[in-house]
Amino acid sequence: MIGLQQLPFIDSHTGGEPTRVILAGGPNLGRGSAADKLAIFRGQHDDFRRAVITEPRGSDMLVGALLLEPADPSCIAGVLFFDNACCLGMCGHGMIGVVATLAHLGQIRPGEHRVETPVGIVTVTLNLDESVSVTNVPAYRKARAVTVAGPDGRRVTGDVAYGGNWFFLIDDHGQSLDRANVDALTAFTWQLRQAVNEGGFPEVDHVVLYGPGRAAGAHSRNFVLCPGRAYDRSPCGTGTSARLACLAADGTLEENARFVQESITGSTFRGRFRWVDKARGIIAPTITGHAYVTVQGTLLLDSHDPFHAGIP
Ligand code: PYC
Repeated sequence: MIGLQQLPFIDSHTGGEPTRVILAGGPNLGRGSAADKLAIFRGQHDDFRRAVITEPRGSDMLVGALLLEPADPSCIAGVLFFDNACCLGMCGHGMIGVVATLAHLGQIRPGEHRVETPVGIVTVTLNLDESVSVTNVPAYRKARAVTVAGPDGRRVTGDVAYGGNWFFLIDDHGQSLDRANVDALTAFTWQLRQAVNEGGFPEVDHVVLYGPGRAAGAHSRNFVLCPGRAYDRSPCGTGTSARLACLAADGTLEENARFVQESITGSTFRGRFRWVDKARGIIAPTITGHAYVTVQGTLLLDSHDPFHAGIP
């Protein structure tokens, strides 16, 4: 496209993790399902993803959310999520950001709504206290106690689970989950991601380390490595969904019991689950958190700007 493309957007953060909602002006992705639209977006519009998310307009930690007309008329919207590296199936903190953004615009009222994503329909509730609950797509554990070689040659064991994205989840890692240690945690989890991918789980693109909770009421604290090597400032909604599936499968968390997950920044999500298919270990997770709108504006993409699609 030649000229100046204008993209109205709203930024928010959910537990410290930013979401950029693109309200209009995105590419024509046809009239199919969100999964069909994702295939077109991924195949033909990667420059749009990079323009919106990467430098100089964005940053590595930003997650984008492109609002779409839903194909399913029971949904209020469709949405595609993407980050500095790729498209995401779902995004928990991002969905909370989308709902807070729609509420900020006066486009939704408190209550339950349905939103289409490429991996399925998600039910969201804008609560009266302005928190948002997301009942995610079904989550499950694919493999228990997968052992890979860690960076120091030490064997590391974790579970592989799905919660809208794919995760390798590790309790016994010997790392200190402190913000001052983020560089080391990033290097450690990046190497574990490569090891688990090579070990038969190429689908895993997020790695989570767990430790004891520190915030009031938190059951657990985590560090989450995202696909583009940034770490999640929030407790990660899809990661918490995958974690709930593992806890449910192990019988260490009861249906509907409250589980509070803390992030490396100290922000928290409340989680709970109900069984969808207990025999097969499939759950419906619900994650609750708060998002706050931070910026409203228009991105300008000048086709003459050598970095209009980001810095290559
Ligand atoms: O909250 O699901 C999430 C998420 C995925 C990547 C960053 N945040």
